Amino acid sequence: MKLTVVVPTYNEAENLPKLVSTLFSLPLENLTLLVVDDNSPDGTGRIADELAASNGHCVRVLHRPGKLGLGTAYITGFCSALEHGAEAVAQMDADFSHPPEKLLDLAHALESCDIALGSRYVPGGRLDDRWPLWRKALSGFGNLYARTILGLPMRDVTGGFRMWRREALLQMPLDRIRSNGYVFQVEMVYSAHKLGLTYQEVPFYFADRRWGKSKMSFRIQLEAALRVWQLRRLHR
Ligand SMILES: Nc1nc2c(ncn2[C@@H]2O[C@H](COP(=O)(O)OP(=O)(O)OP(=O)(O)O)[C@@H](O)[C@H]2O)c(=O)[nH]1
Ligand SMILES: [Mg+2]
Repeated sequence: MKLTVVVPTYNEAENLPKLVSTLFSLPLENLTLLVVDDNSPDGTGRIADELAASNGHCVRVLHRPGKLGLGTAYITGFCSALEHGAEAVAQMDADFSHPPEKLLDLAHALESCDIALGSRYVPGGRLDDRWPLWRKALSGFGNLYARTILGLPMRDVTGGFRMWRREALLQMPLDRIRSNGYVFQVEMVYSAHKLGLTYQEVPFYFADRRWGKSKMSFRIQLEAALRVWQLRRLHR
């Protein structure tokens, strides 16, 4: 199966070379990495170009002029992957929060469903052990909140570690997905649910970023919480 892994990057200069070597050491045939960089001030885009040059056609890079957000980065990457004939498209963060080796489990699950969802909230899945209880509770609450308001059956609707079948992604109304921040993941899964796409959840251990600065803030989380209500109107 031709698999393209889409990784949006903003200031991931330390992580990206490590990610490339880990990804291409996995027993995944026909793997392409597609980096979508937003002109990272730390030079991630240049590093990505160097990695593309030294890895042949297996690494591709899309450059955008500035920080345009996670959602549009993924949409741009998904469309490009489909145009290039990908049969499966995965999405993951560059910061090793999503264990690359779990792509094998996602690929296996995808044999019998439309979307394989990396999940922290099914047996075997877990949040970073180093997180204090309040942070775990906040994450769990955010997820439960979105699931409840939108009536979603999946246990983890906020995660960004997923694999889509080409046919499933082609059905998605990618031009109508409006969330650009963290709610993007929720909007995608909500829209998929409305379409009746099938899914399977694959447990994984979510480790917080080891390198680079965290961009999470209270303001971002509050925005996300309000945005969930809008989704109900947008995708009926
Ligand atoms: N192209 C692009 N990538 C982004 C943008 N914002 C975040 N990213 C990337 O998207 C992925 C997820 O973002 P993170 O910053 O790790 O989000 P997070 O895991 O919720 O927060 P921290 O890890 O605590 O910073 C990472 O690979 C980022 O580099 C953006 O505006 N544009
Ligand atoms: Mg992260």
